[in-house]
Amino acid sequence: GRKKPLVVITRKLPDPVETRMRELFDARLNVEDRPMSQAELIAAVREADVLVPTVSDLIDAEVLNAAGENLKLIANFGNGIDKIDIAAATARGITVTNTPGVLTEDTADMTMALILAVPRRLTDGAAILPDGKKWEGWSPTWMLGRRIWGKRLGIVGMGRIGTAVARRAKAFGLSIHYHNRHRVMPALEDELEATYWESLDQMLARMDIISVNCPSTPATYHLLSARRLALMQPGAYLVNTARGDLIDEQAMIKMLEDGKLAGAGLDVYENEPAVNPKLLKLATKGKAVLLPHMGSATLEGRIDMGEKVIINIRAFCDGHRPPDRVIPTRV
Ligand code: 8YV
Repeated sequence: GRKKPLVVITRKLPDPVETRMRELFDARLNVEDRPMSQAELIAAVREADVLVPTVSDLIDAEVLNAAGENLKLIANFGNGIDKIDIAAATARGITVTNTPGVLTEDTADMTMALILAVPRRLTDGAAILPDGKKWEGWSPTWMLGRRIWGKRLGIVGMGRIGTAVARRAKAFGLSIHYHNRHRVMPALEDELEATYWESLDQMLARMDIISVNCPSTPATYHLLSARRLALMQPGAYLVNTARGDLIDEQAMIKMLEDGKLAGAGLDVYENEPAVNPKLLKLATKGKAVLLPHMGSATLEGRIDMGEKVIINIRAFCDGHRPPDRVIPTRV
């Protein structure tokens, strides 16, 4: 038959995915589970027919300019393609695909977990018993958080994940508000009893909790700027499971330190995996719950993501339009 495509996968993937990749492709797997250096990425794109990167690989113009003639597809293992220079890829005739859909529910679960965890002081509380000395017994005024039920949740970005968060939040008694480039279908608004805010500024000023669920693109960089963060109600909470650079992190930290924001639940950071030490300090004071980018981290989800990657590669190599092609004009 036809020669199998050389597929370079930058990170270790769950075993079932790697097994399938080996069966189908001339798969070059990364046995050491660490991000590739830029030099390694450049070596990879020189040779590969298909590159499978993750969020931990920066596929910028420099890397793409080194690509060999063979490289025609970048099949991202993940939904966010913010680390890939789409314009540079497109200019070289390289197709880019991602893995939408399969990580929606898992990411929405983790978002909901943070929405609950910060106001209800879940991590503060969970630290008490393991540290046996601190629990002196129950008191009516001890470990008081803030009620979730009846509060207003503002979702920034009502796509797949935002919608899945809204469904969960509605079941927890939050009222649903959202800002999005486009208003969603009336049937969905009815189902969620959601209020659309054309003005992000106005929504921010009226919410108890804000959840950021939009993609990171040049247009959404610091969407929650210092100016916009300052519009938020005193005592509001902020949750981000999307991308760190959607929020001006410095400004957010300052507001948390000054008590202008009550707390933040974060899964993503501007310079991850480096986390601003000021955030770590805020976490020890119950002002932040910090997760290490694990929104989609379920075994099932990662296997589904791998299958999505495989479907895209196979469709592309068979001469079809891959189902999850990233449309350059939309980013
Ligand atoms: C992964 C994600 O952690 O898909 C995304 O955009 O952030 C997560 O699912 C990662 O991106 C995989 O590359």
